[in-house]
Amino acid sequence: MDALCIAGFLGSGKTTILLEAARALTDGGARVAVIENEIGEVGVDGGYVREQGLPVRELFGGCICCTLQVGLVETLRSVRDSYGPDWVVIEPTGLAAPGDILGLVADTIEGLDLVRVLTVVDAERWSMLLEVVEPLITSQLESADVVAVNKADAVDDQQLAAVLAAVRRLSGDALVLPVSAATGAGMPALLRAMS
Ligand SMILES: Nc1nc2c(ncn2[C@@H]2O[C@H](COP(=O)(O)OP(=O)(O)OP(=O)(O)O)[C@@H](O)[C@H]2O)c(=O)[nH]1
Ligand SMILES: [Mg+2]
Repeated sequence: MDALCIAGFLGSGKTTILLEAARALTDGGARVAVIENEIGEVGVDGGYVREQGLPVRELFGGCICCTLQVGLVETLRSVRDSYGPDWVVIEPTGLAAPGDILGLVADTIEGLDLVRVLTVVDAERWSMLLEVVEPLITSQLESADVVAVNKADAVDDQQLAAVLAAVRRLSGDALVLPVSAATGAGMPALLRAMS
């Protein structure tokens, strides 16, 4: 079982990209399960993803990086034992910086091989978010294997180039790719990079 964690600030496009990634994996013959982590007591993403035909487990009322670490371990074990997926795709809350916890989780769960982190950046709100929540955005980028600079359709070429350059400076060795989950532009290259 491999795990793909799709991090990124609130509203950056995690669920939209998750569904595309899950579809690509399923089309390739893989069994895919999804774990949705919601900060509050109710969530909409879990129901929406389930409606798309994917098995979903939800973790409510906290963040898998802090208060729900144990919950994440238990949920991963339960998904592994009950469903036996090839891939489990995890959407943490937009406030999560998932890097460290996933490394720990991978060590504790037998049968969990690869953990990949995809961080989604909102190109449209990049400057504003960097100003307001820089430490969070920085740590989400630092833990990424691949960064998707999403909503490329919503900015002009010059803005996109500036966001890409800034994101690359903060993302270490991660591969940084511009995409638009809305139009599908760049998605094939992103999905290739994740698999
Ligand atoms: N213009 C544009 N809008 C997008 C794109 N991708 C997602 N959106 C929109 O952005 C909003 C948030 O998308 P989601 O996929 O729900 O984002 P999320 O990160 O899962 O959001 P939370 O789970 O609430 O943190 C939705 O209204 C999407 O339709 C894109 O590539 N371009
Ligand atoms: Mg979501």
